[in-house]
Amino acid sequence: MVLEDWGWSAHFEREFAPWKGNQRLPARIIRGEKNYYRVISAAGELTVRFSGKIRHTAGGRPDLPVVGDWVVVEPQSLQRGTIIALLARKSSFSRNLPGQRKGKDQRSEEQVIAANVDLVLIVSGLDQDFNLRRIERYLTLVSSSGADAVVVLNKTDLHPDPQACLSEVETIAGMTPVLLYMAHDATQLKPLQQYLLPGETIALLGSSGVGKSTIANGLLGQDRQKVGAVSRSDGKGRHTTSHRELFLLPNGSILMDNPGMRELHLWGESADLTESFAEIDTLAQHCRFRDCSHTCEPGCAVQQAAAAGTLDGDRLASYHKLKGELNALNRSRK
Ligand SMILES: Nc1nc2c(ncn2[C@@H]2O[C@H](COP(=O)(O)OP(=O)(O)OP(=O)(O)O)[C@@H](O)[C@H]2O)c(=O)[nH]1
Ligand SMILES: [Mg+2]
Ligand SMILES: [Zn+2]
Repeated sequence: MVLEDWGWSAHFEREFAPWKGNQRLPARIIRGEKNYYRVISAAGELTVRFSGKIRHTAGGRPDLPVVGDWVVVEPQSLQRGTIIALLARKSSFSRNLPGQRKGKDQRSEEQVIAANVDLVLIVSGLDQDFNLRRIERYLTLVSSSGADAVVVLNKTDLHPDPQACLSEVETIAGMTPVLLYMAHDATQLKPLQQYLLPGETIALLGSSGVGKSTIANGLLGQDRQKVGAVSRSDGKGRHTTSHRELFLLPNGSILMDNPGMRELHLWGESADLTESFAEIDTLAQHCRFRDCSHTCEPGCAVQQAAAAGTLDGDRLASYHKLKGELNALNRSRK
């Protein structure tokens, strides 16, 4: 097994250096189960748990290993081992833990969803799932993660005018590429494949039922992942994929299929919006006040653009909503 095939790089080599010796192995978590992980190492695949020490010394949930992480493993037998340390991440996605936000005394809690991802395919279905505001939320999440993004508008066969959707998404996506896709048709793989680089880790994110696993199977060239029909009444998926998992693609990329996300509360800083709402950031440079909140100040270039119709009112409302969410999060973290 060659670790480079799974994304090992000079960064992790340096991180591992202090742990070398005593038969310790660097390994990447490729699958998370309830009470154990599967990792890939130079000695092949192992089933591992993490040591009580990690559990105790971890400052909180974000310091515990997740799928995509590189870890230090102490092998116990040919098939088993213990994770004794987590190597510093190159990137990670976090959300504010669902169900923890309401009520005055509840603290916000960071949940790291996946680590060491280079590119996120934000998948949206062109059926009932299609929602510009949700795509904005995903774009903001990815801009705080350190990964790049491509928006994949899947199920073009279910929409009368996919091109119109493409144009709409392009107006909110800034520099992020947007693709139309039909996952059932393997001949459509080409435009997507140009973004998948060997040795890079690519994660599929999106609601349940948008076709993430169908896309994964297409890229793998075989039906490895179970696919589930969406509900006829509301078009929603049934959470068919329940585990995050890494797969090697024939072109040398590493693909992470993910369970559909139910709720996506942001974890980050309001500065993360400068990328996902770049045109508002540009307009803001012409506001009279440097700390303009773009709500009621005189000489606000953002408000003026909204009044003139050059900035979409829904887009501005979405900006305020996400900014409010990030500001509230940062107040609760102090
Ligand atoms: N019409 C159409 N159906 C598609 C397309 N891609 C996927 N589907 C169908 O959409 C349904 C859901 O697909 P999945 O790949 O299981 O979706 P998922 O995003 O992995 O869902 P979860 O695992 O629940 O998060 C399945 O019935 C697929 O066959 C497409 O391009 N067009
Ligand atoms: Mg799936
Ligand atoms: Zn302003």
